[in-house]
Amino acid sequence: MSIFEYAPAPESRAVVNLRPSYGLFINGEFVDGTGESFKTISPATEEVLAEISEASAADVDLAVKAARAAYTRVWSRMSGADRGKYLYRIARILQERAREFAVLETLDNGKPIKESRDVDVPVAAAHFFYHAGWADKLEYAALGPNPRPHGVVGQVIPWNFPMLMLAWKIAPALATGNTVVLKPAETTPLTALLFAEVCQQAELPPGVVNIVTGAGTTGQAIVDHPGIDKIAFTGSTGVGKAIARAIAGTRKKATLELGGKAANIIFDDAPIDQAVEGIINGIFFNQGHVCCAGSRLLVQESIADEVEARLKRRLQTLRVGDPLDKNTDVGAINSRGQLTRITELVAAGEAEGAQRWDTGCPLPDKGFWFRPTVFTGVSQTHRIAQEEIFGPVVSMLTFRTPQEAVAKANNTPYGLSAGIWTDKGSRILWMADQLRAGVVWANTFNRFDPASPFGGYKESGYGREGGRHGLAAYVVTGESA
Ligand code: TAP
Repeated sequence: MSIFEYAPAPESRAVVNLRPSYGLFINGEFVDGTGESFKTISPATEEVLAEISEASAADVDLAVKAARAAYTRVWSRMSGADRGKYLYRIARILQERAREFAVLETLDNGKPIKESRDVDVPVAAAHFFYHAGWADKLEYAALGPNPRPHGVVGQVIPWNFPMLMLAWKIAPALATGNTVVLKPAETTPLTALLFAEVCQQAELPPGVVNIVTGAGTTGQAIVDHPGIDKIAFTGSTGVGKAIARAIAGTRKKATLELGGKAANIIFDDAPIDQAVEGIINGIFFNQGHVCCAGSRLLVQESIADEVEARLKRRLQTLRVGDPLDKNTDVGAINSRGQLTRITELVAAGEAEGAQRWDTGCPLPDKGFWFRPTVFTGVSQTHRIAQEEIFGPVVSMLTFRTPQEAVAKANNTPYGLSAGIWTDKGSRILWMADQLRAGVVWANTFNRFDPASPFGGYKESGYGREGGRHGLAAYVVTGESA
């Protein structure tokens, strides 16, 4: 029970100019798709926000042709310095229109405005700034001799960070001289379509960026199109595997950023209050719809009771509700489908014998919601310790020694990220070396920087995004054929 109530502090929607319907963005213009149109809704209220065109395989073909023409005639001939100017221009427009992007993202995705305002949109702009700086320095990025673009890149992204994932994909592709056809997720197309307007505003040459909306079949049409040179995909491991199978034996290259089941490891010498904040940021940030979320909490046995008590106490102060309210900590679950998946896995956790606890906070009547939930008494074989829940649910396990922590942390098909909380620098280094995870955070969690490569081991995918390593995925090197 909260000690006092907050007055509502809603961010105004007036800054967003929603159109009743949106077409596809092909060759610098909005055109109608030839597939069935679909609606995008606000997951917090179930209000219909707009009607969205679905791109059929024929529309994808037009987009790929536009991207190829732009690549051949303009973009591959332009100097890196000039490409960089466009990227800087886009980055500055994103900053100027940051509030509009943040409100639109929150409306379409359900995430709290304070996160879209303070994380998604500024980090997206930072990716364009960062890659603008590389555009004329690729020769010096130690990528190998004679780095050159692949050509046309097909990019398919998920719904959890729609704008940020778009930036992770488009900024390095453009900086390295590729042109793109990008598909946002079916439930979150609006910021990608606003980004299309930014491309027009920046006077980006038509065809360099093409945005095609639709569901999985549109994504598949991109993957299967013979005119695509490289696929960059972020999403589930299941779809990632299907893409790898689909392009096997073709000349297409791919980077796959897939799921995760990260361990957030708390040692008995960690500052417990900070660690509790880190646990909360690790799993309740963005409703837990985070591929690198710290969804498996590993706590040293001697402090397990204390961590559990402090975590539960702190969770009761989280504010769940209207994502547009500036005081909201946990927003809406992105879709009914995702809510069903979370509910099923939580039921499986209880059925398998783990103890479920939630904050008991009130939830809005409309929309898709799930209370912050903690499972204790979790064993490694439980589904909630193995499968990605992708929701505001943490599974707590214990360990006694650092070796046991490593063994348990690595006992997953995934390997995207991990967190370590301890006072000892030497232990951090030893642990980081043992953990099979692409990113290891020490005494922090969920920090992202465009200069830092991000990506996974094992079923979390292959390839890196961000930093110099991320550039490498967008170039071929060596003598030209
Ligand atoms: P998916 O169902 O895999 O969807 C990802 C994207 O692929 C969406 O745009 C989706 O379209 C599209 N898609 C679906 N089927 C396809 C197919 N057969 N061929 C080509 N594209 C297809 O994942 P999701 O549910 O949106 O996102 C959640 C998952 O993404 C989680 O597992 C999470 O861990 C992972 N994720 C990973 C990362 C990184 S960086 N590793 C980041 C974010 C999310 P529709 O949505 O329109 O159907």
